[in-house]
Amino acid sequence: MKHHPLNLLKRQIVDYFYKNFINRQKNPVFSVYDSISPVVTLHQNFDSLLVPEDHVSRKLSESFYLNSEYMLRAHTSSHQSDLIRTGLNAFLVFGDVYRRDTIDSSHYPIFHQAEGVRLYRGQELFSKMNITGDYQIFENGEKNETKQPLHTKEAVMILEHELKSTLENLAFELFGKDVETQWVDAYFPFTHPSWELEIKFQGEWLEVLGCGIMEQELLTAAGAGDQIGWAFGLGLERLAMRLYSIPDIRQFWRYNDSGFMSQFDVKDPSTPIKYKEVSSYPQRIYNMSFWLTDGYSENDFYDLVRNVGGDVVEQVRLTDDFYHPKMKRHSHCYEIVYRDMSKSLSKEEANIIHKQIGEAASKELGVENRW
Ligand code: FA5
Ligand code: MG
Repeated sequence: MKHHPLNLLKRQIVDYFYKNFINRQKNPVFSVYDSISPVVTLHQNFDSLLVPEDHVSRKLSESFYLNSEYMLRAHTSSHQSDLIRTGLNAFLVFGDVYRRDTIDSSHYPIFHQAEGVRLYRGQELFSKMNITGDYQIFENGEKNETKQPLHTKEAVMILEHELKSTLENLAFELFGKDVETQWVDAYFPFTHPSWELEIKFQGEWLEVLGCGIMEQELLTAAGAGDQIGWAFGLGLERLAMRLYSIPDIRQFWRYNDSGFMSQFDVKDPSTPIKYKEVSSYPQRIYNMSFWLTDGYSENDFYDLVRNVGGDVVEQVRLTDDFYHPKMKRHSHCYEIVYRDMSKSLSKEEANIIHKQIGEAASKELGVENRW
């Protein structure tokens, strides 16, 4: 669905990573995976990510299991290990994920995530930051709150800085500089240290992503033990709620409702859009066609429809532009969608408004109705 808000958001996220992570030849370093099957093994979803045998997320009541071996992925992190094993060092994964979670304005059992992983080899990390000197990424040290035993604190500092600034700048790029954000310490079995980013939405803090420095044991098991890296998982619905002022996560399921979808029908995915609430009552769809007069302007007609129809008009759209060669006249056909926010609009009520609009158009714009 090209114009679904989640797709507009996805295109903006991809553009951001393509633009901000380029190699010396000026090519994007991230590759994008968006059609990996959501059916994964328990191994992919849990074991490959070092999730302990007794972790709550493994409970039958938490996930959608297909049988003892397969399940619907509970996060896009399920694909980290396999993609790393193919030799990639920078990738994004977009996908639908499934959890037996509560349902409220910001939780739904099916939602979408974007995973990001970036790995670095030895000196690559330091030279990228123009740091010279005898710095290492690995040591045989201690685990503490800020790092894993095998990581040097210099390497972790650089990774943490790059990870957090990448995600903060993504938030600024999407929402503008005045978005309020805060970092919260978190725990994931597959990263250490770990954080979550919250943003202000409708007066409250909303958690939009989890991230951290990848567990070295995971990388070693995936054949990348010589590298070090960061990873994140974004909640796409929550970011889109803030981006388009969509108050409730359940609205994303209205993809069969033109009142919802037509609001996101833009060419450039970064076009600013402010969502207007859509009625949950049925639409009444009418057509109107008329011969045009000299000086006719489509926008005058749209204004007139809004003035006469008021809030009951949900959409107006030009559906046909016809030229009659013998009569040498143009005619337009418009589809007008009527829908009331607070009740089901009857056929009679819609008829009356439609007729008023037709009469006003012929009187004020001089058009000739072709009923
Ligand atoms: C994860 O899923 C981790 N895999 C993220 C991660 C990736 C951490 C890589 C470290 C490294 P979490 O369960 O917090 O983390 O979910 C991530 C985001 O998904 C949340 O911040 C939230 O924005 C979104 N999310 C979680 N549950 C729901 C839900 N039920 N409905 C809508 N969005 C949700
Ligand atoms: Mg979380």
